[in-house]
Amino acid sequence: MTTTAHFISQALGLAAQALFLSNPNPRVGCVIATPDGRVLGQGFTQQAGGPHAEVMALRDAQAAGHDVRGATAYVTLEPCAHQGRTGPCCDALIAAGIGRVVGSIADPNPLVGGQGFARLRAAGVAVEVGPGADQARELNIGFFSRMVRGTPWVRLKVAASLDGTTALANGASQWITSASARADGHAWRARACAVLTGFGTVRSDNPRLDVREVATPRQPQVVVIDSRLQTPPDAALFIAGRACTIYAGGTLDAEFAARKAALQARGAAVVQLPNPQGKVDLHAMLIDLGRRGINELHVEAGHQLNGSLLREGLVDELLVYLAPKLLGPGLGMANIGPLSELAQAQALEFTSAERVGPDLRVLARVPGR
Ligand code: AOF
Ligand code: ZN
Repeated sequence: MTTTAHFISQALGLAAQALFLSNPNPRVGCVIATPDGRVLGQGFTQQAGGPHAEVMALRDAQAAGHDVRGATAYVTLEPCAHQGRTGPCCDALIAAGIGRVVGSIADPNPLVGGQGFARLRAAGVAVEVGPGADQARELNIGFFSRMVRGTPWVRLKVAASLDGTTALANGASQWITSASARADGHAWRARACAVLTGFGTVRSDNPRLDVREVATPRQPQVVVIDSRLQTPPDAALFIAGRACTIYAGGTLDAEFAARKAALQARGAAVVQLPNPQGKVDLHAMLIDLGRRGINELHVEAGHQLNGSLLREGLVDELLVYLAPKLLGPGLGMANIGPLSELAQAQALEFTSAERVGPDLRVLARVPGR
């Protein structure tokens, strides 16, 4: 392995430590090393509003009494050039006398967009771009989605029997997969900015939709699609201190305003985004969630909402847990409606398949996403 590959892979490992922490900021890692390969400092992005990876690495080096002048900073994203909640990292690197920066990939944030690398070069810092680009982007798939498309990366999670049944005809669904698969599912919740469900699931399961099975420094927000605003104000998903957004449609009856006020009193933001049928305009909702800083949107909903999201082409990735049992006919993963020809099938690509306890975890992605 080359020195660059070695330190970029170390920086990627650091970035991964920000997985549950830095949202909606990207997960970034930084290693500062001497030209002969001695590590002087390392760091990763902290919680939103906290220091970026480069500043953490500079502070780490300083705390150890190391002189970073002439050293190389290996960083998994272009150092920022803007004054955000924190000062520009490229200026901090320049001021510290860093001689060379190896950056995995340009920051897609239009506030940065190439200016970080440009400013470093203008200050006489040697800049190399590219090593680890694919992994750095993958780790920040939601951040790139929001910056490039304006909408979150939509990951739809389902738990099913081997024959694809997610609930019996009477609605019973707890539990199809094992405790280990459920804990694994909580890790995917933890990395998301928001967990989305529909009113149907609130009514039938009254879920909390928070992270309990893995340790996390922050909880994802919760989002409910509830066309007629029927979520009861005492639903379990209202957890003190957690942000909650409810998307309503256009059918307004006399009690709508009263129900809205009761939900707002529980801390929920209520947003009306009706489509022509009076239900929630799902694409407009994704744009709104993008504006609200949602990178990865983790969907745990029933087969109706899953079907609507899939039919409208809004799902980027499926996270499927399969239990080694057969449940026969019941509710499938998603009501995508009957197809008349095989050629109409939504094509997917498997990106991973792993055993989780007794179950199987499969990731499948819409090609080109
Ligand atoms: C970096 N290093 O570790 C991260 C960066 O509001 P702020 O000041 O925290 O800025 C957030 C933006 O900074 C974020 O949208 C992204 O463009 C960049 N993130 N930049 O140099 C880091 N996390
Ligand atoms: Zn920065």
